[in-house]
Amino acid sequence: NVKTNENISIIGVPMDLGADRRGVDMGPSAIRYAGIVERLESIGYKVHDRGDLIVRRPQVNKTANTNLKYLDEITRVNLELCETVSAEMEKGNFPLVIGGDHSIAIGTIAGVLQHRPKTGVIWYDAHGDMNTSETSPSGNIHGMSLAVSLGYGHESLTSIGGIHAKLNPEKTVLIGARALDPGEKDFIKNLGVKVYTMHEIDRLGMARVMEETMEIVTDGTDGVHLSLDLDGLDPHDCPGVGTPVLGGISYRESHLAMEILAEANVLTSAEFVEVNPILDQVNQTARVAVALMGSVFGEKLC
Ligand code: 4U7
Ligand code: MN
Ligand code: MN
Ligand code: MN
Repeated sequence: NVKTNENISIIGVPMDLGADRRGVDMGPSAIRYAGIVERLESIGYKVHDRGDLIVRRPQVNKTANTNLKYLDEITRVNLELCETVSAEMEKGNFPLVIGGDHSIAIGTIAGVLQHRPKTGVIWYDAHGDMNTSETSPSGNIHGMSLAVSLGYGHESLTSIGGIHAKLNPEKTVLIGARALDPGEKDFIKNLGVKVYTMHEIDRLGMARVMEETMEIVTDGTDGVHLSLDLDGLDPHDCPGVGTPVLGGISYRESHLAMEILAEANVLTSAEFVEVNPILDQVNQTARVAVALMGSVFGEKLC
């Protein structure tokens, strides 16, 4: 469980190949510039910044004409990320991964599952990220990462961390969805992933959505992972994302969600992804990411 004075290890992954668009590779720098280390230290944590993993930029994309763009390099980086996350947890440190595009969730979650095989997941996102190469309209792997972590997709990716290290769909909750592809809707129905779309957030309110979510992800699990895509928030609050979708979760609702998560004291790993400084307004999206980290790690307003 997250407690003050615990050790947090920051792992940067400047990956943009999964989005097939430049900019999001600068996300880790932008989040550091927004003061992540100072913010977490001020709450009382010991923070270890492990720096960035190396992401190569292939001059020739061998998989350009396939529906799995940059598969080789994305696989290589996620294998390394899995090892890195697992090693930090082995030392008793809380892994906090900063991206980079959402394809890096594959490695983060595979690493987490080495230590907490029954981890429940909160996937905070406008999108489902539950395409496979068969259903993906883009071939971009950042739209496939949750499917991979559930065990569906190309074997190079699903085998990372071991074929049995996979999430339980019934312990996986998607919050903020408003841009699901047809194949993803079928996938969700078939697997029984719990989804709170913007409709449910508007109807029930974020407090109730999070209370229900906490019940799902804590009951019968041995850890809780937060995978937060900044495009889950409204583009007015987070303009610096590659695939913005109108009508998103507000900054205030997001703080409330993080505070409820902090109060439950169950979080065991987290990642903040898809910050794209090129598209941002004076680093606002990275600053939102750091502010939300403040709340989820227990910062109090009063
Ligand atoms: B993100 C998309 F088609 N669904 O698969 C796809 F709309 O990590 C977008 O949530 C995926 O930002 C977005 O390419 C991935 C598209
Ligand atoms: Mn995503
Ligand atoms: Mn998204
Ligand atoms: Mn995106």
